[in-house]
Amino acid sequence: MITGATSGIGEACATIFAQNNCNLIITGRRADRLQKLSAQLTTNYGIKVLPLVFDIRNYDEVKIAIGSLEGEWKNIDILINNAGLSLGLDPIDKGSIDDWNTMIDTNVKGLLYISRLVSPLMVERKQGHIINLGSIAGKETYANGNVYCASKHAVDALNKAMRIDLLPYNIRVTAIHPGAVETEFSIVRFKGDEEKAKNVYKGFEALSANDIADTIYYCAALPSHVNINELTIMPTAQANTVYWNKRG
Ligand code: NDP
Ligand code: 8X3
Repeated sequence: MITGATSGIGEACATIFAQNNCNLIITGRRADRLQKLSAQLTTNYGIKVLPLVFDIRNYDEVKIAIGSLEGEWKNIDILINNAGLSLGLDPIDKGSIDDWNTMIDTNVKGLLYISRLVSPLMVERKQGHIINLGSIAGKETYANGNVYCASKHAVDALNKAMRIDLLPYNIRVTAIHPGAVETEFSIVRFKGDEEKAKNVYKGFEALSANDIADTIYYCAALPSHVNINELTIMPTAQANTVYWNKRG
């Protein structure tokens, strides 16, 4: 099950897992994109795909979606908690309360809602793997990144906490913490300003969604007694949130 599969890292994960013969539950709000991806993956790779359209911020919607799973679809082997976003890049004294609420509701509460509903299915089967998309922003902070960074620090903490809580049940828990990945992330952050978004990745080679999907697949495909607790992965040109060779 991959949340946020309509774009970027989630979509790339859907493709690589499909190429490796995994049946998929893919989720997101944009039904048209989910339908298109579903059809593509089914045709190209002969796997089964179940698209589920819901807003991860709305617990009732999430509950109905997960509650609708029947038969083998309840046997979720891998949950990729990927849906997430940043909104704005403003100092703490000027940030938008709406943006802050959306980031916290999506990146923290949405991830919790899904995990609360899917982890019992894994606990029951004493098997599973939860892969949480953190960020370098969950390890460090950067100017004007305040609430996005805080939300990803929360993911870092939740990843460690899940690892401990799910230890008795043979469930693996992994966080992937990427640096800059060129997806729709910056278009969303800058609210559709494509020029501004493009500039973020100018002058260096950013990671691609496929780079992250490959890494996630690597973690998932390891033997079941091997758990990568967390992995930070950066473009070669970016040491951390401060040091980029494009900045001299
Ligand atoms: P994209 O914007 O390309 O994709 C984000 C995905 O999240 C979309 O599929 C979107 O689907 C989904 N999503 C967002 N809000 C909601 C919501 N309320 N309900 C359901 N789904 C939602 O960004 P990325 O692929 O780059 O981001 C994926 C994850 O990786 C995020 O958690 C991000 O924080 C993290 N990350 C990204 C980095 C980067 O530089 N790109 C670096 C480090 C981490 P839809 O709009 O259809 O609902
Ligand atoms: C996305 C990476 O550095 O733009 O999580 O916050 S960064």
